[in-house]
Amino acid sequence: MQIIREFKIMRRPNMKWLFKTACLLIIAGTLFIFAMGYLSASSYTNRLPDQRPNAMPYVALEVEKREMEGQQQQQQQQHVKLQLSPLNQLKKDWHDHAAMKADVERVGFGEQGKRAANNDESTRELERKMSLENGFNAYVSDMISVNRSLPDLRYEGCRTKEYLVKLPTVSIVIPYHNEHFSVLMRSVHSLINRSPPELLKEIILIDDFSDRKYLFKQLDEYVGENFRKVHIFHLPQRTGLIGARMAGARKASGDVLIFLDSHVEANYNWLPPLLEPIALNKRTAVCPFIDVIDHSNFEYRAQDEGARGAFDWEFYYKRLPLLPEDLLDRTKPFRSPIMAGGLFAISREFFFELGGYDEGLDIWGGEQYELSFKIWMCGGELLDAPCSRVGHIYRGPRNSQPSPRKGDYLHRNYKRVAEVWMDDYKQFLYEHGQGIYETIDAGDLTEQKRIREKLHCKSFKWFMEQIAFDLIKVYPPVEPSDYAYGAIQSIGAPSLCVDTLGRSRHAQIGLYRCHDDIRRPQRNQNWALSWHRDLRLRRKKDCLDVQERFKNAPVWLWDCHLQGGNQFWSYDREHNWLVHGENNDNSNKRCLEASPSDRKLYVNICREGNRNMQWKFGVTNATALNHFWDLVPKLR
Ligand SMILES: [Mn+2]
Repeated sequence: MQIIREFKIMRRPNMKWLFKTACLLIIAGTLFIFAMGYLSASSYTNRLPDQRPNAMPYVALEVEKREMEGQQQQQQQQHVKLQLSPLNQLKKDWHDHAAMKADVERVGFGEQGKRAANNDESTRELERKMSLENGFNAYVSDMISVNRSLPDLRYEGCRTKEYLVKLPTVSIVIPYHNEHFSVLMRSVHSLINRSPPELLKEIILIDDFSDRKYLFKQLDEYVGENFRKVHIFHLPQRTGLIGARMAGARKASGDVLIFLDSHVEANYNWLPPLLEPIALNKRTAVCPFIDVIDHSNFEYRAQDEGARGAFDWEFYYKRLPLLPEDLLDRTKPFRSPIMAGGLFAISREFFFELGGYDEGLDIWGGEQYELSFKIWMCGGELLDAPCSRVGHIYRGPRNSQPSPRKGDYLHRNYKRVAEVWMDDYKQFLYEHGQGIYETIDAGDLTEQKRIREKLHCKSFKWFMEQIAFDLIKVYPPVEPSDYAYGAIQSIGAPSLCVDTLGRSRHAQIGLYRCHDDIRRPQRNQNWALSWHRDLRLRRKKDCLDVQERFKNAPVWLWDCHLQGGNQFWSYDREHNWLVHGENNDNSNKRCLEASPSDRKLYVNICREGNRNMQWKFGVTNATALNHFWDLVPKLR
């Protein structure tokens, strides 16, 4: 009895303590869940209420008033935050492990994405002819299985990554014009083989007025016998990429549209990484990583480690480096200002909310800029998903194709995009057109401007400052002048100048007898200390590159990478030094040094009074050099 009594006495305060602690834990836990929910939702939430009755199961979390950034700071707008209900946040492994295992065991011509070479000399002529007709080796394609296996090139983390159990359904839209049969069918087979059937609603093939015979009855029959979900539509006239995609989009009924080229191969588990960001925020477009299918032998390989999309002021598609935060988790989708254009996923509802493509854009060209600008400026976001990989045949040499239109549809397209979306920045594009835009009539833009107004889209300045914030540094609208240019003459040995020695890229350079006119030397001695703060062949993209830190480090000619570092050079006018690297620490400065006896060039620790470290440019721009260091920290 005594023991029990004591036990009871001891127990009472414990119960109280437990109760209090439990309450505190519950309160803390609830607060934590709310806080985390808010934080994790903020980048992926919708910005406008969902009006579709059968929309994805989002729940409204809160209504918040938030100041809009950039030019519209004065306006305030209501934003309803929507996110998936907790029940729909369950994740799973979407891999088809059985199919992947079966693929690993496949052997044969071109299997595992290996290079496929035709070794039969007797068919060489046919092979060449078919290559030139298509821009890829169609003869070899016909020898490779349409169901071939591919190498899994994804980052390690992608192989175990799980995605939402509940993902939207997909309609794939593929326009084609005179596509080679086995290449088109390999695209379709890879999509069917590597897409979860419950997600893939249909594949819509839009024939843009092809005239190759096998693309009619033979194709229809093959598709009828092999696929249930593939539908072909033959357009009655040549419509171009943009019109054909729109025709396909109008026929689609899936939640998400995926636009693809007709010469692709989908890689393992390509679909869930594209769909999850859209499930989380339907105002999202997602691009896969695009791998390379070699046009000459169908080898499947990675392109690079990924980059953010951009453009220059002639509207060439360009790329910007990934940001430090993009490198933290290589499996996570990252924000990209501009899509490459050929392959991407977008929610059908968002696509049509944006008015789809401007159908005043003819054939092809400029459409990826139009859609990317719209996506960002009108409340959406554009991502690249590294775990989704799709191979694409980049065409090689090809017989010239008849133009589908008379006249310059490309610059007309560009002008339409610029007039509607680029505000004052359009002038930069026009200035690079050397008068071409002045003669072009962009046509009626009323509808496009109405869409921009209706959706309260942000300004192009906002896009350039918030999304493509590093574009203008890498692709400035007006190329700033060089700091110095002409020959680089040794002061220690004035008959010698820095010279390519007739070599091209990826070779060491040295010294050679100076040309008569060091202000205007021939190409192999015509250098520039460019505004990128690299030393390059003037108006070229070959830079002086130093790859070692030891004594007598050699100097190479290498592709300019615009990232400073081992290609950063400055001109010290006081000592006449060409200083390598951004390190401005006086004791460790490294300088370009001539070695006149063997006509070589080295980089060594700078030493005052060493005449072989002193250099003179043909022309120096004193004003520019006075400001050389002003912007340097801002470049990073
Ligand atoms: Mn293509």
